[in-house]
Amino acid sequence: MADAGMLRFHVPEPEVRPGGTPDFSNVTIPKAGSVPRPEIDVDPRTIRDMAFSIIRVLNRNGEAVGPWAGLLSDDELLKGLRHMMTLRSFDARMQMAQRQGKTSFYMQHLGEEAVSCAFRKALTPGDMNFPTYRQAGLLIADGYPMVTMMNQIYSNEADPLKGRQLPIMYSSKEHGFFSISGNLATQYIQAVGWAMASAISNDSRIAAAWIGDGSTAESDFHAALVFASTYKAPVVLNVVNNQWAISTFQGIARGGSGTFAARGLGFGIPSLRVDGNDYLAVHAVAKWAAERARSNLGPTLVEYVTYRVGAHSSSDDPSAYRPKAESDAWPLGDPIVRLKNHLIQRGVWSDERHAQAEAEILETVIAAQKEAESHGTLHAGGKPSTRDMFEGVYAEMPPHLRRQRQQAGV
Ligand SMILES: Cc1ncc(C[n+]2csc(CCOP(=O)(O)OP(=O)(O)O)c2C)c(N)n1
Ligand SMILES: [Mg+2]
Repeated sequence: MADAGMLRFHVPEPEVRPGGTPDFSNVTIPKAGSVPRPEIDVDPRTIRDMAFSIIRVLNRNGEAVGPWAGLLSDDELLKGLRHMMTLRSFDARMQMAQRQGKTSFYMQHLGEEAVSCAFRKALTPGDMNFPTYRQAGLLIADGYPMVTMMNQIYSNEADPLKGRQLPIMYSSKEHGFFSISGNLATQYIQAVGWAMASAISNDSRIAAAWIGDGSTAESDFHAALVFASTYKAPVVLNVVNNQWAISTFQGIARGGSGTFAARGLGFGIPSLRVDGNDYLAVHAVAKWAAERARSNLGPTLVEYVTYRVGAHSSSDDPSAYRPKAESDAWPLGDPIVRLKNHLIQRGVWSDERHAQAEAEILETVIAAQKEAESHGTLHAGGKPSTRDMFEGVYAEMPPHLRRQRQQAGV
């Protein structure tokens, strides 16, 4: 045998490092409209190839084509565009607020706006998301007040979570947004458990689990798939593949030659890949998966193929580990530009209206920011009271906490 010497293991390497020329020639992109749309009760064994393709609706000319097109009205698409633009504007202001010392931490969605904004529109009130930190679009698209989000980011006196969560780790039961867990992948098993509980109590609400490419390497992800597939839990299993996990490229968590969607195949779960920068495709696939869950057909695994254009967080500098212009080379484009072009192509939007909407949105975001800042920021103005620290965890406060509260004099 050729290589019977010393053993070695394999460490996957990204194609290009800083200083190199970005290269996505290894990402195979099917034509928009070319992937079929099966019935929701399809036998999963007959659609295994969908875990290796990419469902796309918007083509290069901005037209919506193929069997996944046609679900949304002009009005719904215009709203969707506004949600994504709002999220982008919100992100830019909050990123700046972090640099100004008004909050300790921020995480942007740059390039990934379509995923959470379009997904939200496929759900029904009462459904529950178990998000990670990069799905604030679920809240924006559901009309959650921006001021409340900013209050949480500033940990000020109006923060509904009273300074007890890391900035951006929102929580809103009313808006179907379960408290974010900083411990990655835990939300996947929670979502499956919640979905099973919903079925046990003969409810009609479904759950949506969210995870990033990197975090699928956690055992919680795999444990969740066991329960979801065995018990046919009414859950949509979302994997946002934005190519990076901080400084680690997606090939580390994925390994081998498969895809993240293909992780579902061994469990017999219908597993789809979708163009995450295509608002229409994301919405159509999410709707398909949600309908399956609601019809007692069990889980669907959806991999959103996208790209993290910004830094991982306000504590990260991506130029240390990837070429600066890599995001420009990403072949699936920008989700806002693509929906904008589609709406222009349909004759219901224009560059002028877009610029005007951008200005209006910025004004709304600035007004919300002013209002939030009147309640305080990280180092100035109103703060949650020290007493709040002791509330809201136990129905009945245990003696040791009562003692500590007395010692704190609150
Ligand atoms: C269990 C656990 N391990 C490690 C971390 C530290 N950490 C925070 S974000 C992150 C990267 C996650 O990447 P990915 O899942 O791809 O999500 P993305 O940030 O790209 O949206 C890591 C390693 C953590 N929060 N929890
Ligand atoms: Mg990632």
